[in-house]
Amino acid sequence: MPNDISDRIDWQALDAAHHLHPFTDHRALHQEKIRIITAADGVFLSDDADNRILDGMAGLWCVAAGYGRHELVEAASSQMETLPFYNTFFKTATKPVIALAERLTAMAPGDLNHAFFACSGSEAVDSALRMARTYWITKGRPEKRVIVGREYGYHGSTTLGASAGGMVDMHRQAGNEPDFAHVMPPYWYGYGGQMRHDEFGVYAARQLEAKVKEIGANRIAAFIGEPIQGAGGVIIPPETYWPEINRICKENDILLIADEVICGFGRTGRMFGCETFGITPDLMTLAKAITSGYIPLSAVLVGDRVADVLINETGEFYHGFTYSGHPVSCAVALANLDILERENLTARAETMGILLREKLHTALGDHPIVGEIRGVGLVGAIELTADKRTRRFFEKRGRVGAICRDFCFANNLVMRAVRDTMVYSPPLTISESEINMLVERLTAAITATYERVRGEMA
Ligand code: PXG
Repeated sequence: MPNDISDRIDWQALDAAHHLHPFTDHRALHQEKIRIITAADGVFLSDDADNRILDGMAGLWCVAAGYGRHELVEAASSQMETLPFYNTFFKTATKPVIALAERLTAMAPGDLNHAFFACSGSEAVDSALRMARTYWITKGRPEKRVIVGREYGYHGSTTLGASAGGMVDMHRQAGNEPDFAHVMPPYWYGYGGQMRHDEFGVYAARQLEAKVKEIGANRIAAFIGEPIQGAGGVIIPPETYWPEINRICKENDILLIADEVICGFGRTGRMFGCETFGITPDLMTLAKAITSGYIPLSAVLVGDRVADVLINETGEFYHGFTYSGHPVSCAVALANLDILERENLTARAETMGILLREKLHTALGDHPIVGEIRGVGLVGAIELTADKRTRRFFEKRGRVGAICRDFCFANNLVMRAVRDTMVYSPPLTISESEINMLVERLTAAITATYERVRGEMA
């Protein structure tokens, strides 16, 4: 549209003048020109300068089915025509929300037989924490309210989500409510020292046992953890970790909440991360890929133990949102699940993930700045290191990662840097030639980063 008025608007200047971005140092941002993303198709984004950018992050870990899915647009528009909104509060429901509750609980492992809906991962986490505490209040044990999470855990940005998460910067900015505690993450590359993976998995899990002894099991409501810690740097636990966490929770009568906001819906090569890692949760939170990010929706799946109490003993549970079970979001989720199943995207995540890791190992395995390449399904990480042999981190963590991320971006590849760890999570639809392109662009960015910082290396 050459004559479109939008061509004459300085979008960057308007953004700087009026738009507050999430998780952004605005003064620093205003020194740079932001990119305006205008369209997307498959695994590619377009910007207003006509670049075609490979999205190695699936939006924000969410666009599992890829961009440009007309089926999802159809599902939304036809639901909007028939019934754009109705609430689920006062003895009413809509068909899409009921159908989705049935479908999710049928897909989920174990006895997660009930679903509660919200709009974001943060709201789902907040709801799960309220349910866990309400469960213990109903059982006559209100002192059992401490939530244990992990360092580098991410559970969203509401006040409870930030408190449950283990991001110290968020804690410092009023995201640290009382009655939350944190234990170490199963981050072998960072903390494993001389231990083998399997030893370290048990060691990290037993930090929860030590914390339980310190606080008292009688005060702890729940443990919350992502099967793989995504925003914390794609921290993949050793196989021994989650079975030990299951045991500790069970023995101490602590509810287990699996935050599957990133892992859910095929990302790890199984439908849920719980299946990949053998986790038996009492509650599960879902968001992001539930609609492939096309429209906001999240869910808490509730196991029979908690659901029976909430349904039969609590009376009214004073919690819910205007948009809990929004019919348009639920209709899109149903169409999205159709795509995931029809195209076998979960199995595809497994096979394409193996292919991607093989290519990363070939291209980067011997690279002097690459300390570790890890991944499960189509989520993974590349550790940038100052010393490959000792796994030493760079001084001022995060600076080198940001350099590499900017090289990627300049090279039309979106990757996330978490500290100095490059993470990827592309659409599950990514093809082999697109994987080649991702590896090529990333390798070029990592080499450019190496050239820039090699003076600081061992
Ligand atoms: N739990 C997990 C495991 C998440 O990854 C949330 C909860 C919160 O979801 P909402 O929808 O409220 O954002 C998340 C979100 C990043 C990044 O930069 C990660 C998330 C969100 C934004 C940025 O890695 N994860």
